[in-house]
Amino acid sequence: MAEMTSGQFFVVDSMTTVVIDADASAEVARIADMLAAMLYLHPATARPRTARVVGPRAARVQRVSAGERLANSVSLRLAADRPSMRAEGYELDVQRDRVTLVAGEGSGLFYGIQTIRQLLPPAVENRDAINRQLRMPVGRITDAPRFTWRGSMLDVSRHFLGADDVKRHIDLMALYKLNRLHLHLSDDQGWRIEIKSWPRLAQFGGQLEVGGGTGGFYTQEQLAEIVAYARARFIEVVPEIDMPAHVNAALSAYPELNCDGVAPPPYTGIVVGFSALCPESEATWRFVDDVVREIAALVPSPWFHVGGDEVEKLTHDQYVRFVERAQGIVHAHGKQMIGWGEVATANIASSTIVQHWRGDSAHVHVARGGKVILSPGPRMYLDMKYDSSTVLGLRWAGLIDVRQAYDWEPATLRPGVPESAILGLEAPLWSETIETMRDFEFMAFPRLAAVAELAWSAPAVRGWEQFRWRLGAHGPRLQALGVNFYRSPQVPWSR
Ligand code: IFG
Repeated sequence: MAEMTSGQFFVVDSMTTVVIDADASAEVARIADMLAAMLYLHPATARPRTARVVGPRAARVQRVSAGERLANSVSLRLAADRPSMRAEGYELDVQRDRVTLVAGEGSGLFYGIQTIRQLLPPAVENRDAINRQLRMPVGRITDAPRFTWRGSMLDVSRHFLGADDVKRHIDLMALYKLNRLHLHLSDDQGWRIEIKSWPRLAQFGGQLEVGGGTGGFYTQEQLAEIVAYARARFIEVVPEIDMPAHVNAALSAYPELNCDGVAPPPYTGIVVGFSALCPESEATWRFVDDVVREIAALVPSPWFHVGGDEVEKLTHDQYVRFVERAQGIVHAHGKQMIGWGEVATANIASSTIVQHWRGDSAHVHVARGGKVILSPGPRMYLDMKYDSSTVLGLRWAGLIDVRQAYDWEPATLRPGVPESAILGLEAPLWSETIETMRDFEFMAFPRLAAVAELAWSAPAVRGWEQFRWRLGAHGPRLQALGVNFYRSPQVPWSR
């Protein structure tokens, strides 16, 4: 809820101080430093291509005793006692002489800072217009998200995306208060994460990508770095090792994973469904256990995604038994399982999360008391072309311009899948045709902003007509961040 007072502003100037309680936690101090860096240096929460460190000032955060009121300050405070403070929520009060931001937990403060960022002019993003006055309108905002799962999925397997580009994507996710980064770490064309007990997976399985390019992979240190970078921005990384299909890269690295003991050649096309781990081979289950174990130790989030999609080489019975046995391994390593919609046909635990992308299995899982993540292809697959003139992308799920991505209601998407069963939304970006970071950005933005609003805001406070104008006014910010976004003709982009 927002009440703004027109014509009055809080002006950020060289004397503005970020203020926290004397006994504030290290986490609050870290978040305050991010705000200070955003106000005085190149934004610590976004790394524009042309980041410049400007001005002699060190980021300034002052600890003050409770109750002390400093003028010309932005104060951050935790108030866990506030019953109105829902998880991830915050209250922002902008007055002419001071700004106060209160939240129940660190994530709420972080999201409040993203709102402060968006109330300030785009110049705050790259400080190129260093002399532009940084001011924000006076008013009060009380805010909290509708869904707890607000996700972006990157397919780094069809085409590999380096760790620095993944971190830039994390920066951009943070601007939109997204909190789940699902990394699709393996597929037919590439294995993208080092597994120390099976070294050829990355060394051999990671050397190619769609089209025959040089591919690549993350060392375990690099994945740990990505995870830390994400968590500092209240984003949980969700690792996916797709199985039992989408495994040609693993099969080509280890003959024993194949039922006939023969390793197929590496594959760099874009056909799906032709590969499968051999359920009868004990090597397969050593492989699954070792891979889950090593990745579970690297990624602190509670989830492990086993994929489970597009299995054409196993019988239904083999598939169901595979999913159930894989679930036992994921649980043995202390994680909750996630799988694409097909896994709902197996006898899975109600604690398992089903990620709906096509077809009609989600209600089966809801009926057993399970929860779902919605990723409906025709609305959320960001590898779909915007329109028939878009060069990048596929179109099997239809064309998705900005309105198609924004103008729908998750709670009424699937019969038998009510809001109470929906953890939230996640927008997959598959990379069969997406090669560079600029390609990823072109397909992700501005549609990911539409997804973020759908996942955060209640239906009562959103609508296509007003969203398109707000998105148009948001264009200069994307420009200031150096994002290669698609200028949809549906949106009145301001200069
Ligand atoms: N479906 C496949 C993806 C990818 C996608 C491209 C899922 C769960 C089509 N599986 O989406 O691997 O090929 O749009």
